[in-house]
Amino acid sequence: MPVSRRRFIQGSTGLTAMGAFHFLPNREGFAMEQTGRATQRVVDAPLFIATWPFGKASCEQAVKVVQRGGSMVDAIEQGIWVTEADVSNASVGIGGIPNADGQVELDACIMTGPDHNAGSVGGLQDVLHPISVARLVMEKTPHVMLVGEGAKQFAMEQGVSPTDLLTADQKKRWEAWKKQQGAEKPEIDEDHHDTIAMLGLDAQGNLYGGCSTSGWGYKMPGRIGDSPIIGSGLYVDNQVGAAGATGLGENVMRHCGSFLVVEMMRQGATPTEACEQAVGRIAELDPKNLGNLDINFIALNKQGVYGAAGTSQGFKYSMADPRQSQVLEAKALSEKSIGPEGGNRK
Ligand code: SD4
Repeated sequence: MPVSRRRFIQGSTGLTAMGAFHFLPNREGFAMEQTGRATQRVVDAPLFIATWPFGKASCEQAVKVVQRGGSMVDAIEQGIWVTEADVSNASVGIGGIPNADGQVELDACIMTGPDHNAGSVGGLQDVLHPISVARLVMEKTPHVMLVGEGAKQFAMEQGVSPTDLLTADQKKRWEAWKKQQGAEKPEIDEDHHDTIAMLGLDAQGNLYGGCSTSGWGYKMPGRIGDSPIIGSGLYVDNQVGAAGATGLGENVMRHCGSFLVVEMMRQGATPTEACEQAVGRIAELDPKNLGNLDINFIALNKQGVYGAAGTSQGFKYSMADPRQSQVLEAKALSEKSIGPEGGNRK
């Protein structure tokens, strides 16, 4: 089986992969290749993108999984394992910030383009890899989403061993937060969120995605965010593209954010434009100011073009393919960049 294949997307003169290649820098979320006088866009598959700089290690792992003969679903799952197992990441998996009662509750989902299938878990406790339980829900049950005790019971029945997710450090921080609770409301800010959403494209042009988080730090017990909600934290449409979200889930899930990004791509927007337009549309409808929304999207289309945009200054995302991996700056939107009334006016 070919483990990594180059997909030629727009051959302007019908040139083939056999020519002499000169690679131009990757500036726009895809590689440009100069072959004689023609420039064509190429995609090295498998290609993965993910939210935040820590997503780079997950994307690199996902590429390796496919190169070693794994499936794209294995790649999404095992790529996300890297972030879930990282105790220094305070918003995914072990080491995640607990809820107001000091319990770590995890949300995750996975989606596969070719069969438009999905699996999801919400408010899952004591499981190191919620992405794997989301996959099991997709593959072993007739359902899409399991939450709370039922999700945990299912995980245990499937042979998952329980793991204590609350690290000593997070326990100390939670105790300190508890003491001064009331003085300060729990917030999602730079220190309180780091969800991983990951999207992948294989050499056949099929799309996949996954998402995993411990959500809003010190959230109310039972609160579920956008991340495990298909269409909000993640959406994959194998005809068009895929999108994922990070940020304040309440502001994503009231607008079906990732679905909206994919729909913008369906209407012809590039991935970056689609993310911008979705944020603009949300800002137009939402009573909150654009500056208070705290929402960020990544997107990847079926042609292998990718991009990101959001309201957080300094929101970064990662990519990896068999040739390279890098952290990229997302487009940061302000009231000015999308117009005085919000919306996607140019
Ligand atoms: C949530 N969207 O639970 C997640 C948090 C997040 O980066 O993305 N943080 O609301």
